[in-house]
Amino acid sequence: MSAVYDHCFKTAIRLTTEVGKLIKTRINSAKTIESKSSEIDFVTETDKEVEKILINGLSSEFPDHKFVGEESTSEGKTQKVTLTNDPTWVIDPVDGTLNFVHGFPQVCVSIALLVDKEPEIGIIYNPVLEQMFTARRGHGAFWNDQPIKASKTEDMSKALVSFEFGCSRDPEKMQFVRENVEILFPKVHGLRSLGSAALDMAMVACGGSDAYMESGIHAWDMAAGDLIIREAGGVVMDPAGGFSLPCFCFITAFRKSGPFDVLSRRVLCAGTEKLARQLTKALKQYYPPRDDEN
Ligand code: LIP
Repeated sequence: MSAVYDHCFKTAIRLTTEVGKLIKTRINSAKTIESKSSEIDFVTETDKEVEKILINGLSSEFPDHKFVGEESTSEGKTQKVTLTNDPTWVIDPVDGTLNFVHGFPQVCVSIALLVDKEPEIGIIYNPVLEQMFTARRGHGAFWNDQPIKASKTEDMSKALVSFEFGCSRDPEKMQFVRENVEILFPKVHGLRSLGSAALDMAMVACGGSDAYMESGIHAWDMAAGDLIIREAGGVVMDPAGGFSLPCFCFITAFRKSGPFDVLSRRVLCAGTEKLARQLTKALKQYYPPRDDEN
């Protein structure tokens, strides 16, 4: 199986690098912008083009593989995601689209290969800052080919935490964001918001931040980051609790009973379980409709 995943990994890296050039060239140009779920949930022609290049490139190498792509999902009549046990590429062509629209350089391509609903490959690539984060299950996590480790911080009072405001204008969601900022702000070293869930997760994986949480994102925002963080020794869990251990061979058994669920639209990740547990106790919860619901 390893040779098959080698081929998958190399192909995904080649395509990610190729579309990265397009994103980098266009970040400071005028864009054609459309809105999706809210007036600030944007999609540009580049998001759509990048997703097409990735899906065409991967499906020509792996004709039996399935795809869950941000833009193909939102272009369909329903936003419902169907995830089977088949090898499935979960793709966010431009994570941080609002940043991309403004020319703020925190943008990335996020790609994960899930097999039996478990991540085998995770790639997060910021082409503007030339940051390539990668992981393969059981092989560790890397930033531009250098091994990375999540932080060892165990206490909220010493943690740099990233937290997103999101692009929903739903009053309940906005209230949840306000309350959590009020809770966290006086208790942590600092709060950060990169505007890209995948890059927030990459920062937890490399120890640049100690934790990140968000509710209201989608499978394509967090599938790659989930693996990269766990391979870097961090924990990924549902914001209300439950966790997935770093990748040992028996991980599948834990993940099946573990509450982190890539379709739940909710994630909390941290360098250590102790910090993650503290955060789950402190934070308010928000439960958006799942990705596999209408
Ligand atoms: C974005 C996420 C970000 C979240 C936004 C949005 P997009 O993804 O990465 O963390 O706060 O609501 O979902 O739309 O740029 O791919």
